[in-house]
Amino acid sequence: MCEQNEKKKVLSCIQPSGMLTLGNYLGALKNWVYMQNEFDCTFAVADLHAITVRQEPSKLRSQIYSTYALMLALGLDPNKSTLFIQSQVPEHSALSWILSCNTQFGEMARMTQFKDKSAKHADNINVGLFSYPVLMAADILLYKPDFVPVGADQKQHLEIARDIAERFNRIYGDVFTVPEAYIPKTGARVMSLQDPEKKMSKSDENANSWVAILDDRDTVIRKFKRAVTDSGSGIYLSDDKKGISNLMTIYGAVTGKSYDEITKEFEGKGYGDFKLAVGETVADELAPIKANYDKIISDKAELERLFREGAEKAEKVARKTYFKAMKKVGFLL
Ligand code: ATP
Ligand code: LTN
Repeated sequence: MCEQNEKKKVLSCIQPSGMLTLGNYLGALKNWVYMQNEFDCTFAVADLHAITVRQEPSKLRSQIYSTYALMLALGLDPNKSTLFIQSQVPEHSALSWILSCNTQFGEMARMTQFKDKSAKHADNINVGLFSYPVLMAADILLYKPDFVPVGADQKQHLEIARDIAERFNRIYGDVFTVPEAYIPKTGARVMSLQDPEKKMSKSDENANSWVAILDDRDTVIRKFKRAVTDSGSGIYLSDDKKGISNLMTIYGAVTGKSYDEITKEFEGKGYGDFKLAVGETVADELAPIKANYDKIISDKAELERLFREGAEKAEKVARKTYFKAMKKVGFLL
């Protein structure tokens, strides 16, 4: 048949839970853009996942719009890939229920993200937060992807999705494809600019610790100038130079240069020069994305047309898998 059908399938999602950061960009989104030419891709805004922590409805609404607009601004193309909003395809919640009844309490209780997030949100340890990986498994399994690109922190959730798929297929017969994780080597983990022991996270209270994809040029450069480094000198990768190593990772992920090349390029230069160079390089990379974003977000009608069309396209695929799963467990169609 046509070439499109021979491409391997890819699926991933991102939560609309705040300002997306350089970590989200280098660890996840930038790779999505590369992947869309080689694979048959489906990407979604995981808004159902976002309400596992308390969200203010009006803020959530605008973050869903802005996350979808940002996906377009980065270069994801609705003519090449399926781009949609998770809650607009009800099969995600529906399959999640069937899968929940085939997932053990003990499997969920082991998840490190649940342990971390329930410690962080001790006043709202809801059942959704606990069963979040089952919903993620439903997101994935509905589209039968071969690969799921995620940051290293999502590996455990992906393994559970594979376990759930294998078990379901064993008990009820073949329905799901068992997917592989696709974890990028470079830029897989971007650390905080203020504490290079911690991952860069949009929920960090110290705004100097993260760079938002939509930060303006001056802000990006200022945050890099203030980045925490050790008191030594020399630009090379080392365990006692976690701050410099993180800046090298960022610089390498943006420019494609290796660590050795970066060390050579900055031979004889001080930390100040290096921080400025990284700041300017990142600012140059982000500027066109922000310009695209500003245009896209100002046309709400077009944005709505695109995400509705994306949801219709996604649902056609999702419904088939969901109906198959329904039949297998004994439900009537
Ligand atoms: P939070 O800061 O609220 O914990 P988050 O920034 O980790 O959220 P997610 O929506 O959970 O964001 O992650 C979206 C994607 O970005 C995931 O694939 C995740 O692995 C990746 N990612 C997030 N932070 C980083 C980081 N610092 N470095 C590399 N990848 C990251
Ligand atoms: N849990 C992920 C987001 C996410 C996802 C998915 C990623 C939801 N559903 C399906 C890959 C596949 C996160 O928080 N980064």
